[in-house]
Amino acid sequence: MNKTPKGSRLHIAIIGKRNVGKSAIINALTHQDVSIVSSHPGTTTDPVYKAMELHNLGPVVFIDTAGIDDIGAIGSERIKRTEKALEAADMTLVLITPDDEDLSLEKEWISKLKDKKTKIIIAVNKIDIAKSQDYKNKLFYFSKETNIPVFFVSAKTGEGIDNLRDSLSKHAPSSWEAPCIVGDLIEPGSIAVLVVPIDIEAPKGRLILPQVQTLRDILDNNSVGIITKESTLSDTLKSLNKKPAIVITDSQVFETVNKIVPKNIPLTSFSILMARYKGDIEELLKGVEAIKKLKPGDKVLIAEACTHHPVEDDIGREKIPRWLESYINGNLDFSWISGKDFPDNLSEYKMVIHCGGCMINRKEMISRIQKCKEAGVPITNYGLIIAATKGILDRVSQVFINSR
Ligand SMILES: Nc1nc2c(ncn2[C@@H]2O[C@H](COP(=O)(O)OP(=O)(O)OP(=O)(O)O)[C@@H](O)[C@H]2O)c(=O)[nH]1
Ligand SMILES: [Mg+2]
Repeated sequence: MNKTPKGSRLHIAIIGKRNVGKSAIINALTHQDVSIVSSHPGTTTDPVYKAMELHNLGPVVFIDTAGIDDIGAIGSERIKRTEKALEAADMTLVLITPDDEDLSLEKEWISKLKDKKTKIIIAVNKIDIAKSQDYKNKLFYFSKETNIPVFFVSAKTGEGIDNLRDSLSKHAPSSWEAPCIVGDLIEPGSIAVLVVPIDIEAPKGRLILPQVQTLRDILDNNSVGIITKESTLSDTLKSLNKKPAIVITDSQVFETVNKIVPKNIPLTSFSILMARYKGDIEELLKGVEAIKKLKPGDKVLIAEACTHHPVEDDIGREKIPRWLESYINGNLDFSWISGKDFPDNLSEYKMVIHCGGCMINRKEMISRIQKCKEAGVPITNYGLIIAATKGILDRVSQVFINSR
């Protein structure tokens, strides 16, 4: 089983009317029985995420969705969920059937998708039961009109499936692959020191994803990673006969680490590195400035991408609110959301503070940042807000300012 984290995989969503064969296409593309197929319209209800290894493309996540023509109150709720799921889609396959005369709904969705900047591909499924061959001309025209490539397939007989799979990899957006985490900030052969406190929030027996990914990125770039706790950091630094190129710390021990690390060694945090890797560091750096204007009673949204069980003195639930209130010297009105439910209406918030986003992909993080930008609400992340409340934002953001 491939262990590429879900957040680093190309996300391909499949949308279309009920019963067009969306689930069957996923099964055909992957040669596996991953989605339930049935002749009953409305089989797929909530979006279904399937991590797969795809020939030529490597690790991907397929997102199977409910029909875009689903009806009734539950139907419209399902459509909303599909829309939310599309926020994470790097590519979207719009599936239609050969004899469908009315493609106005598909056109509406395509125009919405174009705004979301997801790469779009059209596939015509069930060509094995087309009433006539007329559909080809009609769809070539549709493809020209919308400027989107179209492919003809049958999930049942397998016709055109290999070609569609190859085309997915050919048309995959080049931008989905995230940049380096830290490798581009330091020279090959240089030393990066990682500071990882083993506190109550640390999971038993393992490191967390951003720490593992940072270590791997250091190795990919032929640098050297040394990992230590904050209590042993001072001795670690003394034991090195070469100045480290960077120190990367968990934001929660920023203050301690800031005092230990000499000023001539660049210092940053995992969550700040993740902010750049996952999203738009410039926008998040701009967003953090909003704390200077926060007043007692202002509404602040804290967004977590995963649905972990909050622990005692949880970073998002307790520490950040406490540090922020002490920074502004007054009480704030906090709300929290977790998982996929990023709100549509953000206008009531004075600022949004997002976690590092290790459980979501770059596309979803960027669309959350975009949503805030459109609503005129500043967004920043845990690492930057902690640095700002501890008065060391300038120091930890210097690394990026130098690299521009
Ligand atoms: N003849 C033929 N039947 C197909 C093809 N692809 C799917 N089907 C059939 O069409 C029906 C619907 O397939 P699904 O994959 O469940 O369709 P869906 O779009 O996921 O449907 P919902 O989840 O209900 O929205 C099933 O009976 C499939 O066996 C195809 O290429 N040819
Ligand atoms: Mg289905």
